[in-house]
Amino acid sequence: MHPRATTVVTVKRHLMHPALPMAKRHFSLVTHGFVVLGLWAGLADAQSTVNGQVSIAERPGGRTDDLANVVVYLEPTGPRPKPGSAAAVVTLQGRQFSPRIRVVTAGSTVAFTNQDAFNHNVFSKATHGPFDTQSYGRGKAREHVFRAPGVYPIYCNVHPRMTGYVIAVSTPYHAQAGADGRFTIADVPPGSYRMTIWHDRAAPQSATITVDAGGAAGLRYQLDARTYHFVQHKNKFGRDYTSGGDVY
Ligand SMILES: [Cu+2]
Repeated sequence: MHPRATTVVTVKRHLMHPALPMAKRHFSLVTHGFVVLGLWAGLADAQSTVNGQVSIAERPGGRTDDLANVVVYLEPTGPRPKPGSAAAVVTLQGRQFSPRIRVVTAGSTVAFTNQDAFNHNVFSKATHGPFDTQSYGRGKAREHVFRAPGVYPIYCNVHPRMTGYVIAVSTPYHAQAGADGRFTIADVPPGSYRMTIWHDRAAPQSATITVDAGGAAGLRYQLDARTYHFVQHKNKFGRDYTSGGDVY
């Protein structure tokens, strides 16, 4: 597993204080060195929105085209609300999981729907909750309940290049980034949180943040993928995939 890097970020209490006049708010943000994205939208929306942007350090010449794989979640450092479970869908199409990364609350059910004209399988060897749907055909779906929080790498035993992740978190405050790395978590009550930033090619980062009634805006994080190397996973029997007639 990846080691965790820990930093502490305190969001200034008056960062977006609603009592300050508009010009003063802007001045305050600038003086604290935050590049605030979506500032005015944030002011117009709910008071407790947490937003920011994640980037990834790559090896020289490398470029980042998978920022949408970033998952951000906030765990209260105090009493935790019990997050509700939900139903989510991951489509198997074009020999890919779509979306490739899916964050859900622990206890949620994910339906894996096969939209290809041939069989797929979904399995995970995650120690906190391994599962195997067996093979199933076009138009069919298989459901799995992700009870334990954690990261579940998911694969298909037919197609070695199919890789994805379900991330089950024990908090309702989570988001996936857009293609530009920006993320927004809405309706976060004021308080102290441990924030985790996850991506499949980098070690996760954690930071402690304080969210006040005005939310927290313009948070910036950089993950490091410079030491990442692709490793082909094994099939569900723990062996190398055989060609088996599959054509890519
Ligand atoms: Cu498959």
